[in-house]
Amino acid sequence: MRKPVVLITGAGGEIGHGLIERLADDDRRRIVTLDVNPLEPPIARLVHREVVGSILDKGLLDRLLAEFEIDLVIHLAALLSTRSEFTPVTAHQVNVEGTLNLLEFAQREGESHGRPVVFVYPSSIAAYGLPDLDTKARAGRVREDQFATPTTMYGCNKLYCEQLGHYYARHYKQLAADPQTGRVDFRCVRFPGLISAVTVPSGGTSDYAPEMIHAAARGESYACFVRPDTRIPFMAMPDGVDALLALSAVPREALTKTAYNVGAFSPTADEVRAIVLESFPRADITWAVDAKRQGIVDSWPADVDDEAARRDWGFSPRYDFRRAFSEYLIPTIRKRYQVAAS
Ligand code: AKB
Repeated sequence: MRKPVVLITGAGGEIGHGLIERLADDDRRRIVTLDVNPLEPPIARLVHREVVGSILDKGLLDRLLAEFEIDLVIHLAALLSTRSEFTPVTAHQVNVEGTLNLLEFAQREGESHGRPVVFVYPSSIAAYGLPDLDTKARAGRVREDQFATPTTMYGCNKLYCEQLGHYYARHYKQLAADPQTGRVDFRCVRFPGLISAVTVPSGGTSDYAPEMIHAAARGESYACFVRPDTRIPFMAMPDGVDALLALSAVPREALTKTAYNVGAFSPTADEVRAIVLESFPRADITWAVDAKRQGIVDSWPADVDDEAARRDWGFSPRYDFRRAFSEYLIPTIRKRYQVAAS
């Protein structure tokens, strides 16, 4: 039997980095990547096949379908929230039409080899839309079924694609004489802001936290674009990668939801600044609030209720706020920029 393959789209992005390093340790599956940009060489060396191309290229997806027996799709490719507001039509094409192409790809792959293809999809706290700060303060930890009224193109795209995934998993072509449902085993996490020590995000609105940390480590000034009291949930990247892998591996019967909240810590921007200053006391971090980006972050919840993920598939982040900084972010970032400077 051919070795099964995991297809990772958007593999060159922030999550892809950590994910490929982890998946490369597991020799039960080959890794095939699809990204519009070439992977960085150390990551490219870990994969069986690197395909440079677009998720909008159906001919390319057909060729992948013919060549590989894919049993797991981890679909990371997306335009993030800030970027999507500048180019909403392109965002819709990449985030929605791209996801539709991948779901259709998984459906056909499942039909061809007769087993369900597990499809792991990272959604986001952007799928929520709280109407004002009073409601946000009162709501506290929001459940998956609350405030599903996103205010951004990216949030709308994510929420809709969660539904699309559910449709493929449960109701695909339900009126056909011989419905082919159950070929796509769709599973989704709603990520908070992710903070990586090895990559700097681009195009997101939760980017202020990672930008603050990386700027301090590089000895650069940083003007934070949200108010000091802004609070949204965050997670250290290794916990984000663990969450995707844990969700991909859990037996289908254990899952009671299509989309699961996952959270780890929920600091204000000022608390992030304070903890960064503990390690980089000379860091120059000031405030230059961008009212429009602030409006987006204000519409996201202050925290999420992730009880369902903990119960159904044992989600349990390793890093709380202090540990994320002391054991992961600060030591890894210091090493990264020391190496870069030497
Ligand atoms: C963004 O800021 O767009 C993302 C997200 C919260 O999904 N980091």
